[in-house]
Amino acid sequence: MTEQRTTSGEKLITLDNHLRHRSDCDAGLAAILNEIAFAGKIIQNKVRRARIADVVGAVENVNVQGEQQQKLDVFSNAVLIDCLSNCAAVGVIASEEEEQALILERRKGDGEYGVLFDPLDGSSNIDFAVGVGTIFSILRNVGVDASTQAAILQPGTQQVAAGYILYGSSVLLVLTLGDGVDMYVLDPATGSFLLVQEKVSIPTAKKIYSINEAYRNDFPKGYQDYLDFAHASGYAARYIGSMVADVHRTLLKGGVFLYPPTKKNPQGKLRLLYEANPMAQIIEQAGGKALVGKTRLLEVKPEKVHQRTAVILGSSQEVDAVARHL
Ligand code: P6P
Repeated sequence: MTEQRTTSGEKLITLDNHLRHRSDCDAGLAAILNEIAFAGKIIQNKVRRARIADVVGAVENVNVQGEQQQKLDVFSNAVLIDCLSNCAAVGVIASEEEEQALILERRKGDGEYGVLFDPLDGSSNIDFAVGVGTIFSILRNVGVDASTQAAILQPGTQQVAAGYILYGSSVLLVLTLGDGVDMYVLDPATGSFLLVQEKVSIPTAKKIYSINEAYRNDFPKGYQDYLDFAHASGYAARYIGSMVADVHRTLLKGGVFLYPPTKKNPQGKLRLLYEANPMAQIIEQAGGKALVGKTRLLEVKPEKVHQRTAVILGSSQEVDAVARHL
C-alpha cells in the first residue's frame, strides 16, 4: 500500500492525471472512468443534501428487481446513463434499474466498451444517512448484434476495470484496472478525486465476519457451522447492510463478507454482473478471495443480466475458513 506524498504535503494527483499516466488505460477507458467519477460528484451532491433536496423515500413504481425504487435510485441511474451516453467509447449500458441492456448508436470503431452498474446500492439506507454507493464494472463490448445481451454476459475475469464510489463520511472512489487497487478521495475544495493510496492490499486474516445473521436458520448448514465456528473463535460481527460500505471496511480492515443462499433468495440476493463481480475483482486485486460456494466467483458464466448470486469475499484466510465448513 503506497501513500501519495508531495513536497507541499498536499495530495496533488487527480484521477484524470493518474489515469493519463497509466499504460493499461486507453483514452476510451479513461474517458469512461472520468464520466463515472463526474456522475459520482453529481450523485454525492444529492446524497449529501437528501432531505434538503427532498430525495429521500421511494417513488411509486417498482424496478425490474421487483423492489420499490428510491427517489435517488431513479436520479442516480439517470445521471449515469446521461454521462455515459456522452462517451463515444461506451457501446452498451446495463443497469440494475433497467430491464434490458441499452445499446448506444455509435460510429464504427467507437462503442468498444460495455458499462454495467448498480447506480445507488443500499439506497434504502439514504433515509438514515448510512453510507451508500455506486458499483461499476467495465467489459470489452464483444460486438453488438441481435443477441446484444451477449455483449455483457461475460464472466468477471473479463472485466477491464471495476470499482465503486462510496458516499460515506467522505466520498471515495476505489478502482482496479487489473493491476492492483487504487483509492481516491473527493476533495470538496477542488471538486477533484485525489489519489490517496496505490496498491491497496487486504489483510490476509482478521476475525471479523459480516453477514445478516437474522437469516441464519435459512442458510445452508455449512454456513451455520461456520457461524458456530466464528462464535467459538472470538470473531467480531460487523454488518451495515449496505454492500459498498461492508465491502470497503472488509477491504481496509480485513475479515469476510458473506451473503449466503436463503429461502427468499435461493441463488443469493446480490447481483452477479454489477455487484458481486466488480467487488470480487477489487478484493482479488487487493490479494483477497471471492467465492460462490467453493467456486471462484469471477469464473461464473452469467446467463442473465440481473442474475443473482451468493457471495463470500474478503481476506484469503477468512474466506478459506468459510469454505472449510461448506
Ligand atoms: P439484507 C442493499 O439492499 C443490498 O442490495 C446490499 O447493499 C446489501 O449488502 C444487502 O442488500 C443487504 O441485504 O437482506 O441484509 O437487508
